[in-house]
Amino acid sequence: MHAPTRRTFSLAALASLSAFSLASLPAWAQPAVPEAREVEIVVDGRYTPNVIEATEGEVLRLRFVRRDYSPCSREVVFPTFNLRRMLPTNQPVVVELPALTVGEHPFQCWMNMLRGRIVVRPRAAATPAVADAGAPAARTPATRAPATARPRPRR
Ligand SMILES: [Cu+2]
Repeated sequence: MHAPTRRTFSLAALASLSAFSLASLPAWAQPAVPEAREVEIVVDGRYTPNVIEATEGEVLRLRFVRRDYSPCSREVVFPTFNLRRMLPTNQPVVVELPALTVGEHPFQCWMNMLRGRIVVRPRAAATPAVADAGAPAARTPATRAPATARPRPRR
């Protein structure tokens, strides 16, 4: 006599029943895709603004609008990104920068006379980890020194 065929549910089939696509996840659960922030910089004998504050990992699109005709401002240089762009007068040029690292990223005219900079702060979420990096690990109560100091009686 044949042994009865065992019917087993396939785990894969079960999984496919309850499977849901990544696209159905709420926005907060989606993988973080850096969204570019556009900042307009007017070039007219100087860069306005000449200091741009940003957050670590942020992607900036700098929209240079050159108003002057001075040869000085015809090209902008980003030394830390090894990047330079010609800026025709009255013809906006968008420079998209790679995700920013903490620190200062200068930009300047090709002669290094006009100057500006991007100041990048660390992300807020990363701050506690950095602050705790030097602190001693006191996770488990067992590793703590016993409390020997007793409250003093008041006189
Ligand atoms: Cu210059």
